[in-house]
Amino acid sequence: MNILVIGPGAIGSLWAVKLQQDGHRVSVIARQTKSPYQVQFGEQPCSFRNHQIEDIRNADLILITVKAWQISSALSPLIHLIHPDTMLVLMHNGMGSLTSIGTLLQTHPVILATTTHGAFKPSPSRLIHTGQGETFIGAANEKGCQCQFLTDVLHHALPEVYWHHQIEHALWRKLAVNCVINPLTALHQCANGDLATPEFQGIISALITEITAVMIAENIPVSLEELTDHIHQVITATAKNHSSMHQDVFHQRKTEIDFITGHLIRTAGRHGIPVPENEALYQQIKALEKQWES
Ligand code: KPL
Repeated sequence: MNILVIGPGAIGSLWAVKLQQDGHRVSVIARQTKSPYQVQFGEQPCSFRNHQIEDIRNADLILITVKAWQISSALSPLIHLIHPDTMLVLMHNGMGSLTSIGTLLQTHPVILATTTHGAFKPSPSRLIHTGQGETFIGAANEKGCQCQFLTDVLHHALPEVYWHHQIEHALWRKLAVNCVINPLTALHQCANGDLATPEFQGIISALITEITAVMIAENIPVSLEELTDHIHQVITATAKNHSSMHQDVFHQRKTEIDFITGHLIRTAGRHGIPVPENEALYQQIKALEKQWES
């Protein structure tokens, strides 16, 4: 297949490398317009065509791995070049980004994805696959429902990949994990595993209680006990990781808080559910972002 990866950060580069190694023609749209885009993966130097108009026009599949808040600005200049049959896969932390791709939702097959693979770029040209994970994909619109075959394509390149008939359920589970781990590790500048220490247990259980109430109101099948276990498992499995928000705060970059805790708060508001603990973390992260802006 002709595959274009927009935003080859750590996860985007991992998919680009794995899909290329699997025999697909993979090109990228990287932040640097300098062609080609090169990344070292273990012993393997990998090179991709970058910013080529014909790669946008000919793409069968576009994997969009920019951050949720960058989607609109990344796609707007390219929209007129993308063929209506080209499949668009959105893979990022957080929820609520679909509103920013409005018209594409009506014309293209759109698929949402969430992954637990760990990837890290210690420098702009080096990529490390830090943890095996699994990926769920599912349709975001009518045309997307016809793209179930993509599961096999992606699974062959980077297993495990599953098709989810209600992708919202998988996205909410990931959102719950991110609502707990990301702001706490960002504010305390600690590794994910540090959240297993006793001092964090009170705030973690208060956050999960609020998140569970919102998920239940959204008809997501979940229980407080099961979600608590799940989040603690992720803390253990990613103990050495520095979460993406920890890294964003460390580098004084805009975070994904509006699409993570922000999405939870907006949904809670619609249901009239109070979420004061999540609200407090949201405000603290926003206060940090304001400091850098000014
Ligand atoms: O998704 C993550 C992130 O860092 O954004 C987790 C699962 C918390 C792993 O670090």
